[in-house]
Amino acid sequence: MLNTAQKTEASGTEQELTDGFHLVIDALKLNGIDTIYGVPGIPITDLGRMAQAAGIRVLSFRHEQNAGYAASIAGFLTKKPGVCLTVSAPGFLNGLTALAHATTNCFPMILISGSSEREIVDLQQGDYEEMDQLAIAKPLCKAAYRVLHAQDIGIGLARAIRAAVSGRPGGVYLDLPAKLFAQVIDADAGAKSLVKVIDAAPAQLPAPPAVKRALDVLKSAKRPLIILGKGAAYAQADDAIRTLVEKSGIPFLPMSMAKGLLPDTHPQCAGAARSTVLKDSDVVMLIGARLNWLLSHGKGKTWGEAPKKFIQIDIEPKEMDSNVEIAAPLVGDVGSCVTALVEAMGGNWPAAPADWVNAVKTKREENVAKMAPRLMNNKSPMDYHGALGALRTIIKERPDAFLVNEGANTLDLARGVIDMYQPRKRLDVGTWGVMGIGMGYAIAAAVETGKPVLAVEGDSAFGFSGMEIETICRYNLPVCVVIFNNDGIYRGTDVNSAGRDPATTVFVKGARYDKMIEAFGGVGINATTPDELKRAVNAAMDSGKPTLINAVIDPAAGSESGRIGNLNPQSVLKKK
Ligand code: OXT
Ligand code: ADP
Ligand code: MG
Repeated sequence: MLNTAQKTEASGTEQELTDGFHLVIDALKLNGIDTIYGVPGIPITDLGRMAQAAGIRVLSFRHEQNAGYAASIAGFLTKKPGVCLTVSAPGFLNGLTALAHATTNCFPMILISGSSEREIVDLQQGDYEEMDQLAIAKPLCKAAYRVLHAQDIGIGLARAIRAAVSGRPGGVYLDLPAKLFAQVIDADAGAKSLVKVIDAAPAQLPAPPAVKRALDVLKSAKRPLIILGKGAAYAQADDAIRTLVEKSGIPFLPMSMAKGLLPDTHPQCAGAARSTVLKDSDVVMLIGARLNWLLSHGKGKTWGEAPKKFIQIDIEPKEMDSNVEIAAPLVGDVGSCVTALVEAMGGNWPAAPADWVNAVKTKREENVAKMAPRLMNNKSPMDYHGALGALRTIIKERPDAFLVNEGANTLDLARGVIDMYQPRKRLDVGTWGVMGIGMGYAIAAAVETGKPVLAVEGDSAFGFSGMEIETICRYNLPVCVVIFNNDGIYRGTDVNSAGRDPATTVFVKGARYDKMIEAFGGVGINATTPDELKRAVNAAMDSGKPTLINAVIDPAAGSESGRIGNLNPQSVLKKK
């Protein structure tokens, strides 16, 4: 019997009943989904209330996009679909950016939105928040389903869970029309209709000939390189990956969210010799990383003149040859593929060529030595390196803290400066370089793990989700937000040559973001030197109190678009 069932009299006999609300909640619980991120309203207000009463953690946000980003990163961290719950049309659309983001980044997520009456929507008769949500969601996610009958809720949720986490993970849309929630059915029939998803993301083993082919290519290398991507981080095959890297002795380059899979200070880490290893390597093994724009599509100047051979481990067969020829495709999940490689390597795999390993080491040491003095400065206003030097030490001392990071200069420089020591601790803008993930990610990281979070935010980046500091205070989460306040996007120094309005990239000068959090009972601090910044962050991390630090950065310190200025088209006709 469902604990939510009610008793009623029907033709003289007593019948246990349940309804759509209860079935959704029971189906979520049956599948171990214990957290929902969302914004309440018609028609899902009661669903949130009842889910909370039933023991599900329901976190109410100020905007669905932030709830959606929270759900997406919860999916990345837990390998279970993160759930975002929204109202119809506008709430659904607000959540949709995050759903598309989850799909693009291969994070499992389910966006559940209430919707209006099908009959009225389809005849376009102007229902409350009328919108054909299923049709709109479809191109932006892995799968989209609508449930019309209460007895199909179990199947609907099971399909959504499987679609989100199996194969290449991604976003799934689940449309629940208002009428569904109040539909009443027999409690026994309801209980029987629920589905517990067994083995939602089955292991996918690589074929033995593909393993042999990969090792043959690897063995032929004079200058091998392993690139670890966020698919490798997602896989949670940390020990197998470490064994492969260390047994092979090959230098490894972590993509941004793969930093910490092995520590950035590991002797084989080539993060600080990025250009060299991409240009000079001859065999590259990609593990859960795509040859997209972040890797210059595997060709061109970044990759140098010498011919390359690629080995690629990916769960998605269609990823192979997407940009360049893959000499040895290894289709399967990272854990199974890496384990198969390690086993097939046997006990006497040859050491990586010493001249190559030493060349990478030398370049890395050069770059690290070049950067070191810049991190020590105690200037006021701060430059990026001075401020990041302080934060780098904090993460070194607190390696289990999460680092959430967005911005342009704030992102690109933090990625290089702040070493990571543990897997899945660096959470950032991902494949789209999207601004706005900050507070949603910070909230989900704290909620899902209970660990402290340091969110390092450009002042523009923060603005996309800034209102969620109220959410952080409301749930009293151990989140410390540091805003790199340089008065604008990239820099705070632009001037509008036409004189009237401020330039498009600048904000109010000398803004005090720290005052914002005080409105909600959090701790606000203005930091003008790296020493002050370090003290303030350490105090926040020690106390676990919601804190927002306004870090005053020299408005002239940044560069246009950070490290990706080359992607910004410039008009040759610009200056009149
Ligand atoms: O090997 P070489 O010699 O080349 O050296 C490299 C490394 O080896 C070395 N290195 C090190 N040296 C020493 N020690 C250590 N530890 C070390 N580690 C590395 O350093 C160099 C560089 O290394 P890196 O960074 O690994 O390599 P590189 O070449 O940069 O890598 C290339 C990329 C492409 C992989 C990398 O750059 C990358 O991952 N980039 C991601 C860029 C990105 O996604 N940016 C975000 C988008 S920018 C723009 O779109 C913005 N918008 C528009 C907008 C967006 N995005 N979204 C939405 C919804 N609306 C609008 C906006 C509004 S940014 C933005 C706001 C910006 O303003 P803010 O105020 O927020 O921020 P500020 O800029 O701070 O003001
Ligand atoms: P990065 O941006 O770090 O380079 P990408 O998001 O481009 O990483 O690539 C991640 C890749 O990992 C995707 O192609 C995805 O299919 C793959 N992937 C995700 N999870 C797994 C897994 N468990 N096993 C194998 N491949 C995976
Ligand atoms: Mg800025």
